[in-house]
Amino acid sequence: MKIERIELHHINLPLAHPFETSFGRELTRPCILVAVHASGLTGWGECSAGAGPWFSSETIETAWHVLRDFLIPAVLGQEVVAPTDVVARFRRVRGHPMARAGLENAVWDLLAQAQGVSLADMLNGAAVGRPGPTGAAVGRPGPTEAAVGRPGPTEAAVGRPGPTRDRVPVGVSVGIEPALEVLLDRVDQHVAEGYGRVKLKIKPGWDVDVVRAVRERWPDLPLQVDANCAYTLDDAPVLRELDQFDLLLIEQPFHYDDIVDHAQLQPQLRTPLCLDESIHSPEHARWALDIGACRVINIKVGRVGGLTAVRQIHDLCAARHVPVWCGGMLETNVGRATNVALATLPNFTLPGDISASARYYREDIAEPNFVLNDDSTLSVPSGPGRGVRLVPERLAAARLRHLARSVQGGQT
Ligand code: OSB
Ligand code: MG
Repeated sequence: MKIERIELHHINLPLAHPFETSFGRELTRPCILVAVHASGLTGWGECSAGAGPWFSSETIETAWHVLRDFLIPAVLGQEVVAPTDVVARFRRVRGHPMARAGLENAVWDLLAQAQGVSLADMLNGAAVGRPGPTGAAVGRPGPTEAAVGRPGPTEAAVGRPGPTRDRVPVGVSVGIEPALEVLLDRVDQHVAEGYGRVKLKIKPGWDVDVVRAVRERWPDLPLQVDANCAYTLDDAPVLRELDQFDLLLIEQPFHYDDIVDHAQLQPQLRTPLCLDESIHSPEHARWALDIGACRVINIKVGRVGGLTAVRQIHDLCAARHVPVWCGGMLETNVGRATNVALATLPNFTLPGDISASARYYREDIAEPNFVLNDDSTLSVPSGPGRGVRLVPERLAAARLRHLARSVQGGQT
């Protein structure tokens, strides 16, 4: 199909509860929504870049610039049969994975709708695209996908096709709170809501004692921690103390680009290390695994540059028996729908940071909301595409800026 029109919506939504990590406290969540129009259909994608360069170097402004000036011109007016067509057109762009993912994911939604399949089914290999080496893309690695770690026959054989899961296991990520009592109340609340796995944000001074208190109150709760890069190798003794709490994993203690120091730490721990910030692409995933920097990978679609890269990392990890799970960036229901869909891939064996919609926003810009099932899962939408629809009045109310580009040259 020919891409006729692309829109960007810069929105801002108040969070239901402030979210604090080792890099800062957020009260609202801005993001860019990307709409791609073709043949009477509209695909939506969410760009997870934040207000400032805190989680990653990308921001709303850098993503807006790269989308407007490079990514939109690369695909507008072009014929697109498979998502890999978009990936190929973005190949000249270095970095800016969140910007790329926002647009590529909108095209996945568009193509899934055009083929009458759910985004989850499409990711799991429902027939799509032209046959032959390139279009085999979905379901089987074609030339582009094969580029990652050069999968041989064994690696290529992982996972697809098969029946798509209709529920994905999820947990909740609990931010840093002003006091331990407040945190314990938050965890209480989330456990009562039915979350079967909790992640605690940690930083120096808010770590061993906090984890001990939570572990004492909930001896059997599946628990993990996320440091968002707040430590250095000198802190290895503190991190080793966390080994006693039977954590599922310790996420990204060191520098946002590091794999070398993590590889030093991993052999000193029983607990698996998990990388988040350091994995920007399928290549980074392979390098990290090759040097033993982690035993688990957190996959965020924005951080790795789109759903094609998600599948490459997923397949690489599956072939090496390394579990993956879906990270979150406080997405709206648009991004949450992407996360739920990608978490149906078979090697997403750990619960994702994909909580119910109500945990993030009082009123989302898309419907229906995701609701927690009593087995700590979210249900996977089964209709065509991503399975949520934008509510125009809410989108308009949350919008700060809008841009439209069409093949006829119309601009706003
Ligand atoms: O490191 O996983 C992280 C939110 C913003 C930036 C970084 C992270 C997070 C989360 C939130 O942990 C997870 C979620 O969306 O539920
Ligand atoms: Mg993280």
